[in-house]
Amino acid sequence: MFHRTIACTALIITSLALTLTACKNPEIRETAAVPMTLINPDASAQTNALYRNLARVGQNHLLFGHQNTTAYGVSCRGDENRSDVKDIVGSYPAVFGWDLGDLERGDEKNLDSIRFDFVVDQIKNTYRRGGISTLSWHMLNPVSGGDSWDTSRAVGDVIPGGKSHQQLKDNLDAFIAFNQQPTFTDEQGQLQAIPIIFRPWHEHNGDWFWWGTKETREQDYIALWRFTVDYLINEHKQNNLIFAFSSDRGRNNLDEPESYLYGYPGDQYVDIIGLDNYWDLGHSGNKAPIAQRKADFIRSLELIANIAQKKHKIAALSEGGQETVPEDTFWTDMVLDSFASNKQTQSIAYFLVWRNANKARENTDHFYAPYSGHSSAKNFIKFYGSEFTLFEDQLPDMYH
Ligand code: BMA
Repeated sequence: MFHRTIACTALIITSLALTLTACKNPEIRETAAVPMTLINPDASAQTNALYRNLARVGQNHLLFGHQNTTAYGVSCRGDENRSDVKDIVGSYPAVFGWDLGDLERGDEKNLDSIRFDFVVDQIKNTYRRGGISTLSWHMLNPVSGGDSWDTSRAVGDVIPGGKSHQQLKDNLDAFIAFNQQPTFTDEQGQLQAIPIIFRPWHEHNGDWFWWGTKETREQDYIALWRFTVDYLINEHKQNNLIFAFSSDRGRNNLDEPESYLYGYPGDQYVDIIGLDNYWDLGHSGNKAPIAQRKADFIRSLELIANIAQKKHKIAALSEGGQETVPEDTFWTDMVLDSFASNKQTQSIAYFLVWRNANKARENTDHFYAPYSGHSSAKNFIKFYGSEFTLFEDQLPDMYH
């Protein structure tokens, strides 16, 4: 009886503690009825927690993400703990994106001159503060040695049975060596790999990457994806990974939702239904008037939300934005309004905008988040202040 009372009290205290940690931000409460599960049955506790929390929190909030945010900005470079986003709103984005391109060549820096040891440190710091990290990979063409945009035939040669299959394995081994570096010590004193949203082979329905449609048969792309997942999870027990599939909106037909599923490797191989959307947000090739682009943007969000809902997975706008953000009220009128427009669009977990190239180093206007003094910066503060958006300092505990 006594033991039962103690056990019961302990249970109440534990669930109270869990409720409290889950509700650091009291506005954020459980809404998803059935828990979603990762494709990897052996995923670590923290990785499962991140997925569960993303599903829950993302149901009615939008987490904001930015690529390379602490590496450099339009006018800053190498300043510690600085980011164009943080300069404006005082918080880092909730999601940090990094790219692994050139890791496979054994380089110390990625294709955008960011040191890989810096990326490891950033993933650790982000985790410590409660933020989320995602990795993409502009991998060199494993057959020709050219860059990702060298579309000469490669996929058919690197999948199992292909003459360059070993090269793919070597590249994935380089990733595994990297993936083992960002670690933390858990409550039991065990060293654990930090959960990461891994988004390989992105925009495969376009024809600009070697894994894209130009020289790749759909079934070979699927074999590439499946091999990647099997190799990392089954053979090499990378239990910190959440796999994001990301189709490119420019090549999706909104009237044919199935077009999204081109190259889809199956529900056992994907955790996140992602979409890369530059097209509707202000792509130079899209001449549609702004109202039409917004309507299409909302439809593109509904498209992935519906697919994710059917498959019982999380939807995300895995990459995108409006280059140089020429529309001053873009953040509230285009982004916030669209994501908040209905139950489906609201369920999308995060939106990661692409990088802010450093003007001095690259001499180009290639940026997707505003910077201090930019014409959309004021509007971005409003966007940050909305209850619907979450930046890093507004996140509940995502890892328990
Ligand atoms: C592209 C551009 C390139 C960059 C690459 C990888 O979209 O931003 O300048 O090298 O992504 O980050």
